[in-house]
Amino acid sequence: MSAMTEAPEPSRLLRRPSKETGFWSWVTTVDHKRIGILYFVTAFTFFVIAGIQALLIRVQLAGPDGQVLNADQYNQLFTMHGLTMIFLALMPLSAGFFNYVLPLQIGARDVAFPRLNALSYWVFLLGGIFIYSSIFLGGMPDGGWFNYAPLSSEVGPDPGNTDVYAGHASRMLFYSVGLQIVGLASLIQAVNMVTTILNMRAPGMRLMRMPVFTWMSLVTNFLLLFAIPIIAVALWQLMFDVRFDGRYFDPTQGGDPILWQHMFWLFGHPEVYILILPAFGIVSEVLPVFSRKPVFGYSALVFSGLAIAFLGFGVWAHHMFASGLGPVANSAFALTTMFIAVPTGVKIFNWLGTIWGGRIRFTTALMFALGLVAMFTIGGLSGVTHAIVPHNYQHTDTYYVVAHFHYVLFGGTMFGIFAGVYYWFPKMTGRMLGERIGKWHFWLTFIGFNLTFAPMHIVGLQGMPRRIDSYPAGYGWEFWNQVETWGSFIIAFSVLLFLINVVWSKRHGEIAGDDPWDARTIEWMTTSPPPQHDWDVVPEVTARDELWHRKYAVGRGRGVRVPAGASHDHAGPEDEGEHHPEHIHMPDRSFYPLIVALGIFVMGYGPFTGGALMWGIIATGIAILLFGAFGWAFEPTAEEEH
Ligand code: HEM
Ligand SMILES: [Cu+2]
Repeated sequence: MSAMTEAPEPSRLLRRPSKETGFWSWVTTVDHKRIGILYFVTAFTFFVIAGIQALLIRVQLAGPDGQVLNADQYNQLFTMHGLTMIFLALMPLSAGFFNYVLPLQIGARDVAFPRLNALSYWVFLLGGIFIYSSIFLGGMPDGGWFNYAPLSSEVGPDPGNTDVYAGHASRMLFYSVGLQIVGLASLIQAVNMVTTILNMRAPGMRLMRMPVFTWMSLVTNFLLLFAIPIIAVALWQLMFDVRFDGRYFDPTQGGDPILWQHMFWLFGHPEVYILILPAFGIVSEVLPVFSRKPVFGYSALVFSGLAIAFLGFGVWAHHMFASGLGPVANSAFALTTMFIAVPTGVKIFNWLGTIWGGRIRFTTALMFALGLVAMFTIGGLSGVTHAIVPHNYQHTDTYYVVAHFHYVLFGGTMFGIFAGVYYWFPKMTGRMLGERIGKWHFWLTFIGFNLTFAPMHIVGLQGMPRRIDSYPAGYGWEFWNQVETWGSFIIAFSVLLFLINVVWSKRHGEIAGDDPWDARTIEWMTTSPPPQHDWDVVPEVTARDELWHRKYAVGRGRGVRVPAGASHDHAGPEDEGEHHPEHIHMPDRSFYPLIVALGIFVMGYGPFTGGALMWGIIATGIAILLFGAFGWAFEPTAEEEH
């Protein structure tokens, strides 16, 4: 693609970058597949960072009177561990699947807004860097991932003080401003993904023919559209309380101390489904393929996903029973919470029905998917026990809760993500991800996971509080805490195996071919890895499991096997010219998404200072942002002659 530009020559500044390989090609890419890979790599890096933080926490708690960390370090570590896992690891890992797999799965050539897609990635990356820059600027956020105000905001706002770096205020600003930046990335992504799914499906792919993963992605991105603005407002208020003498949450100034909790959890509970629904989508793809059966109860799976999303906005106060809402509110939220277990149970039965009587192939992807079903069920059941208010009073803020949410988030989401990586790795790289070491990865994760988190139920019921940096001997907590710490190192080792597996398989793995799993959905019809334009010919969809139908359509009593990669077969001679790959025009690269993101990043540092410097920083950020936005708007296409 020698970007030959004719007169009138666009100004140098606005010319499209044209490097196709190397560092700058990644920086300027707008290809959904490359952005997906950027998301994966970045999110896994954050996953490892948060994992190391977890190990430090576990070492500190391995025995009584831990001396490895002081209380301040401990508070920063568990806060950043939770924040990082949720906002910088699991959400962007899902985004990696949305970006890479989803357009292929619906037969699109790209997402609806390719440059917005790049913007979303850069805003996420810079948001993560922004939050972590706190290490050098007075310490990391330390109020827990839900950072309850007014505890987090009552630090004596002092607008004249330009030295906010010094202490608690700056940590809370990193929380409130940093999460706003990261949230913006999710919003941008959500707009893009919803538009892509609703508008760019292959011909014939009606809503009820979409793969379940696509459905769950659609639901998740709708959830983001509704949930992120709520937390954005709360974070904005928090920023004003912390930095500009606001009174939203301060009861002595007429503020409402419970308001933060309502707003946080009105976002926070749907957030749990934002984390888990993509993983549900992944297992709904993996189980049918490796059971050689269509997914059981497709419509039930879809509608239960919608029901979970809808009900998810009505249960937030189950996180607040102990804050004293009163018996009426508590009863109402206990009920709604128990209702939400119904569609969740429906999903579990659908998955069991899918594997029931199937011809099962025990691949690593399948094992992680089964692991999800089992572990998530345990997490879901302990969730129901939280909904029983008197129980909840007992175990709120104990390790029982920590056990519960790790069964859901790690046993659910992370197992699903691993299943997805093993499943789609061949499509992304053209090579299989090693199965032998994969099995080791699975079993070590599974054993380590249960050793780490199952005993937390026990110590929790024995009264061990959450978020304590040490405990005295003699409560009977020592043994299980030691087991938990051993378990956590087994998990760490399994993650190491996984990373080795990925790096090795990417170069030396077995060549995969287009359709290594004998799969059902159309992303397996294009080559592995797909060409830049994804498809030579976009397949027309006539059935739910389109590829399966093409391969095994039962006509007159016998199956007709159509070779995988059927796209080639369709490009008959009569199509030539029209569909010739050279004539498929893909969106051009651009620097501007990164520049816009940089502007936002710079603005974020404004509130940390005061007076002229603050306005100077904000103005600089806005200037960069506007420069990027105008460049973006007026950027010419790198026209080629046709
Ligand atoms: C998918 C992976 C994981 C997710 C999503 C996750 C999420 C979280 C969250 C949200 C918190 C709450 C932080 C807070 O109270 O503000 C937390 C705390 C914690 N996590 Fe994880 N975590 C994951 C993996 C792990 C692993 C592998 C370990 C152990 C090696 C671990 C150990 C802990 C510990 C010890 C705490 C502190 C509990 C407390 O003091 O309240 N987590 N995690
Ligand atoms: Cu909840």
